Amino acid sequence: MNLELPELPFAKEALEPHMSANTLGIHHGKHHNAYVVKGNKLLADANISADSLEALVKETAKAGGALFNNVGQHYNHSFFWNSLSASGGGAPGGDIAAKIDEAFGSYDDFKSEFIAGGVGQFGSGWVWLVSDDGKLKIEKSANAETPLTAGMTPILVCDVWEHAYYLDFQNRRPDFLGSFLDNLVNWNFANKNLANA
Ligand code: MN3
Repeated sequence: MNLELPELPFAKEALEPHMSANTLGIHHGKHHNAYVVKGNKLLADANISADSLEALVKETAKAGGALFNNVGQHYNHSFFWNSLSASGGGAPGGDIAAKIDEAFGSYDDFKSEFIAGGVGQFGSGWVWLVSDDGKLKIEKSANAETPLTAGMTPILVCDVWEHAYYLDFQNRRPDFLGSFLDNLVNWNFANKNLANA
């Protein structure tokens, strides 16, 4: 199986001013692309077969190391692009709205917990909304790690590596996370993932 850099599901300028074309050009074209190129080099020497990216993530996680780091980062970034939308942000509609109220009390409580999760991830990593045995919760993961390998179903993710926000927000990670939820989060994608959870 070969990794393939996906096209961004929106124009590079479409998320401005919340996420700049410059950030997306470097983040997608340089960072994500490097994981794909390196991952494919390592996969060429590895004897691993998998029929989906999710299966490949789980398979490479067993040994860890550079192969998992690159495959995991490819999965996480692909999931992140889909978690963004030019018409996103704000409180959700659809089935996810009631599930969020059920799990967190209210959308505002969810928002506080998601931001706290992203701020609380020391160093590089990710903050996720996941479905775990049918219940929604916040998870954070370091580096290339993903809750997929713990048997949870990812619903949404925000990248909290500095390369995701430094050009637009400098060191203000809490502001980046707040802006992600207020302006960019793609609830259609979340509802689709919830339906398959
Ligand atoms: Mn990144």
